Amino acid sequence: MLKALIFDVDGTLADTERDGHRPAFNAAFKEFGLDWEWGVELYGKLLAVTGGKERIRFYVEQFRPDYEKPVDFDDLVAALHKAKTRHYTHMLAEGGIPLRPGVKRLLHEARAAGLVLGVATTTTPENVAALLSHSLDVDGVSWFDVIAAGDIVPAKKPAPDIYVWALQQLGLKPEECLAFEDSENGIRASQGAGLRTLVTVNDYTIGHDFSGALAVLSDLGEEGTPFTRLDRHEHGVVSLKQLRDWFGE
Ligand code: XBP
Ligand code: MG
Repeated sequence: MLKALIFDVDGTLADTERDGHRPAFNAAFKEFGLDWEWGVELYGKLLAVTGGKERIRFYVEQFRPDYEKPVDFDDLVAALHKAKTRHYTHMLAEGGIPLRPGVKRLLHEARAAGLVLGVATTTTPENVAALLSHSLDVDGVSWFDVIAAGDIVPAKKPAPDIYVWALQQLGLKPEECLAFEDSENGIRASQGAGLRTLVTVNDYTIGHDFSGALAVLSDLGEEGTPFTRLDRHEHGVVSLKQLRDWFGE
């Protein structure tokens, strides 16, 4: 029986990467006097690595062979990431990033039906709180029984650890939960933890491998603006009834 819905955040609840995290990283680099500038296309490549601190290190290794790391490079990465989180949460506080189509509608329906809600993400907890409180509801954080985020587990997605941790906190089995993801790293994590997964793609992830997904959709759909199912040619609105159907309940 379906008891819980567990959501990824970035790319799934909201399109946060291109116009949220990316400019926040760039603002932090500028603040620290670095000439690093992550363009839209480059950022797509950097998304191969989840986690902001991990992504900065990956960039330096792969794209800045010229850069001489200072002895305190780890501290610099931590400070840069802290500044990036400040820029990003300010952006959200200004109402910068709306939730994706159908997200709010489905969350309302699931709550009303008594389903448990959870979050499993690699992003920093402050970022999740900022998005939920500014783009969902002032008390948006309290809608969720678990918010599994950031460094709470050392191995980030595609490792399944963040989902395993969320399930432990909820006291639920993977067979009782449905995950929502937007990326290949995400679905590898959710499936690795044994969760059936529904995918809503975005511009950065449309070409990813989503083998084994319950369905691959453009978005969750709203009345009048239905989703397009990409793994078959179908359109609709993701309701709880539709979810239970795909879940195989
Ligand atoms: C999200 C991420 C995060 C964000 C940046 O991946 O990879 O790193 O891009 O957030 P997913 P932080 O949607 O698969 O969870 O800088 O706070 O890490
Ligand atoms: Mg994601």
